[in-house]
Amino acid sequence: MSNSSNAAHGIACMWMRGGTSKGGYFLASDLPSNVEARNALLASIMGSPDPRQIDGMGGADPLTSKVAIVNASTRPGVDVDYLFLQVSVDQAMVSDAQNCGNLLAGVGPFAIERGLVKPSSDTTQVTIFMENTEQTAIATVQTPNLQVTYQGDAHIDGVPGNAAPISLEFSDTAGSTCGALLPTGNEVDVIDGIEVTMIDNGMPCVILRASDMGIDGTESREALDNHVQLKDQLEKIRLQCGQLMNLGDVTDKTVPKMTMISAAEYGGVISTRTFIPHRCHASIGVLGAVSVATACLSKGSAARELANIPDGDQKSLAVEHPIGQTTIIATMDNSNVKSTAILRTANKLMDGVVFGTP
Ligand code: NQM
Repeated sequence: MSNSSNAAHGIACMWMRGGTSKGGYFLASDLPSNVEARNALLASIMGSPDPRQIDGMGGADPLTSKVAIVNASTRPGVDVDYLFLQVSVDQAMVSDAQNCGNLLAGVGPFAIERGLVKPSSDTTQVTIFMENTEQTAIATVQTPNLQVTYQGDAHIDGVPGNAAPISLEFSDTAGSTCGALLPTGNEVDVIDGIEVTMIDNGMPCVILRASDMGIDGTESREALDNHVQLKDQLEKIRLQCGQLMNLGDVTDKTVPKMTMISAAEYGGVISTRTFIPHRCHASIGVLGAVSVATACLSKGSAARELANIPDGDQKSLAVEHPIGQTTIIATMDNSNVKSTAILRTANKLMDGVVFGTP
């Protein structure tokens, strides 16, 4: 069947919540191999571009307008390859320029459900090559009776109730997109008179003090989304940082993320408000939190003086955000972050076919 008749008859797809995000999970073989045709199809499935995404599956929010494309891997020691695509809500743009650690949480269960990985015991490890950043993550999925379960006792802030835990481990995320953990070689640079730390430990992020941006850092997502002057100032800084972080012209890119920090209010390491990049995140991304936590550990960064760092070689780092905390476990090698892990959950919401305009 041609791609266009495929689309007319529906494309096999699973809709899942992955961590605190939501999106469509596809096998690569079910989508057009031509990138332009694939992106056009995915945009139409989401209902983009349209601020309400009324004619598609997207939830009118960048956090619910996401796609995971998965296929069996031919790489040694790797089970599946995962490509993340951000489908812009209100622009005709589908981007592979960033990774997504939240959608990653659904990749292991999806791969097992689609038969790409055989469950091995009550828990099954899935080794995932993240194509966007060419790095590997290990997901541990609950598979009692050799079947994926989504039910369990784990809670993550930003998702009501409890679900089966999925642990995600990362070991080689430094410089994922920018080529180096600190792409400018500096722990702090000054842009438009504001001290910033540009860092990439899995997600390119610019860390700035909330107080330097004229806010106190405890504002709600909605209040910050309505703060036009703040958003203009952040965007001016972001465009300059993009060049300095080896990302080129980032006008149409979703990286770097802009994280404004302040002292933790609830016993965590630091408090954050993150623009991703033009809307404030409801919480914080997974690899975004890994990068922020890493900045907190970096002795000369803009975050260090505001951060409460626990002792020990294995540190539990709770990054506070508008609706709770995201805890990163960092394993240290002297003063460097060697590996990180995070607890997530996922849920299967729909398994069937979805329609779009080819
Ligand atoms: O940083 C949103 C999300 C993300 C990305 C964003 C993410 C990550 O919460 O790993 O998960 O920053 O655009 O899904």
